[in-house]
Amino acid sequence: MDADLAHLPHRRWNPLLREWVLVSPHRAKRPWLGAEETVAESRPAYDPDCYLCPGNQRVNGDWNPDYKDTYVFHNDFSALLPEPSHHRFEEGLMRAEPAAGECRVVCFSPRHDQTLADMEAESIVRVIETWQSELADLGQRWDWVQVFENKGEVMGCSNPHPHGQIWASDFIPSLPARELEAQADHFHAHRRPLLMDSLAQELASGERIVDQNEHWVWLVPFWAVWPFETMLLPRRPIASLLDVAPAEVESLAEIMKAGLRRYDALFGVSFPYSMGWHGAPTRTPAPGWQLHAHWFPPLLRSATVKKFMVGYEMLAESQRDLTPEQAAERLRSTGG
Ligand code: H2U
Ligand code: ZN
Repeated sequence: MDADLAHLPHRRWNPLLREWVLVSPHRAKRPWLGAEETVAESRPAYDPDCYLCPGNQRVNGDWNPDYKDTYVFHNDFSALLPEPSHHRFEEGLMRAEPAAGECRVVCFSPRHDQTLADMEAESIVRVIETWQSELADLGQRWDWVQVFENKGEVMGCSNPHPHGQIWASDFIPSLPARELEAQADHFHAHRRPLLMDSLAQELASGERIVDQNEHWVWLVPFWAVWPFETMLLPRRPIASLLDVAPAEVESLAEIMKAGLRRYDALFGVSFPYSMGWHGAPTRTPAPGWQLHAHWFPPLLRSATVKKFMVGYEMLAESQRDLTPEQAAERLRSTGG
């Protein structure tokens, strides 16, 4: 790679979202003050006050069953409701559209004290299979199925019990809509998926690869915004989680476990993040769409020092100091 990119301010292009990120590597040359503090967290395997633990009562009065691996329920405070409002509003520049959908909560494990990183690979397999079956079900009725996990208080997660969410909607939300357009345009121009071309480049360079196995590659994208932002994608063209074969599910569970342990080891803390899957829309043609997961962790220098997306970022453009190459190197050298 051009050596200047490691030293001088520059902007990098994100071809998936079609936007720039400002990179200021000279600022990251400050000595690393990463207090590798270990925040002792101890939680019981079962918490009688947790609304996600097996056998407990939720806020709406329903009781969770005595589940053994994963458990899915309708979000009692769903952001989307199945019945569209049948109301369109347009008055000059003010425009509103009806929105319908379904929201579900996915408990990853009956164990209150475990995170995906702590779980055995075979339990992570169950989580992936649950994502697949929910997607198969919701995808029959909705246009976009967003599988995601918000982890950690700093990410606004309300409960440490390992869980994620699924929001399905009768529209393709703004960010996936931009990815859809970018991937389709690239495919029409080059007859190859954008992210397959990007992956080939990343593998050839190797600088930003964090981990890889037979089927999957975990990397810091060239255009990453968050300090330790990563992307996980299959080596072969796969449009949807539904097309991930059983052997690939197993190797996905393994690379996820290793990657999440790297994250935890980085600052000696259960690493907070928002992550989610971007698979092809369920009912809209999506030429060249490549399945991928994004991880957006907020931490910058330690368990407590987070990157703030404020000021310049809010008003002008995303910006980072640590280069994606440095982030990948730190993640690689941190034991998985
Ligand atoms: P987060 O902490 O990631 O936001 O997930 C918790 C979700 O669980 C949240 O969306 C739902 C909230 O609406 N919830 C229930 O569905 N039932 C409950 O009894 C409490 C919380
Ligand atoms: Zn719990």
